[in-house]
Amino acid sequence: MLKTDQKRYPVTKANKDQLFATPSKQIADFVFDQSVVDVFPDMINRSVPGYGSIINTIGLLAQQYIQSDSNAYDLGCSLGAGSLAMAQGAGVDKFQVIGVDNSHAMVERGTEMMQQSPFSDFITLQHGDLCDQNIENASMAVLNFTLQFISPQKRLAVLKNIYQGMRPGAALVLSEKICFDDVFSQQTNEQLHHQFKQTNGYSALEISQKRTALENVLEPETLDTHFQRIHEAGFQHCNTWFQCFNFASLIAIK
Ligand code: GEK
Repeated sequence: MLKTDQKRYPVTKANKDQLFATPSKQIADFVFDQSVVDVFPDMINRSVPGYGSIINTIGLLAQQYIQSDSNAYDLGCSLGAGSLAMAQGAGVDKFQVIGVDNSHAMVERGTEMMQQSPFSDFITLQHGDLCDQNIENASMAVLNFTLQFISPQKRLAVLKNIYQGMRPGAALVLSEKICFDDVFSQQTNEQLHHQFKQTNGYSALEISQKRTALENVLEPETLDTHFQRIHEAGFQHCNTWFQCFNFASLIAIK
């Protein structure tokens, strides 16, 4: 089974996330550019509770769901951690994993990394907008912390597009930062996430500046909203298989 990124790519001075460590007068909206690519494994491991476990579990789910002669999609693939987990976990010989990301820098670095893996024949990373991605003959699709970056008005169309390109019995993994209607739960989980980041070495300044950078870019929704949309898109079954504070992962079956 896939090891977490943290273990696979040891953190050095060059790839440690310090992007928000110095005070800035004007915080620009967050973009997935080269500077983010350089520190991405460290950033996501120290920022998203359970990220390594989620990647490992995507591998386990791939073993269960990837069917022979089918495609598996990793939409918003970044450096391809989910793609690699699917290729590594698949229990069949004939399948293709297609990773899509609209950051050129991510796709370029991710492609180099996939080429160095023993699973390169099974994985293609492509530059593109996941909203326009053609989905066909899919037995598995992964949206691992990417739907949150798509405007809410477009999210139903994204899920419908995935659904129509899936085989019966196919699985969608949807991982998201979530929010809560209940104010107490919202504040408590935000505070716990803050504590998680501090425990992982981020300063209060880094946490606050990153939050500002993501404010207009990442729009979390409640679990109820996600469940309703998944059912509206056509999926028969859906459940939460992971949650830690304000981060959750759902599995939906066609
Ligand atoms: C992982 N799934 O390591 N089309 C394609 N890609 C997009 C779009 C879009 N419209 N919008 C954003 N992205 C990965 C982690 S990171 C999550 C995903 C995070 C891409 C964006 O370029 C970035 O690479 C990714 O979605 C989000 O399992 O950083 O919180």
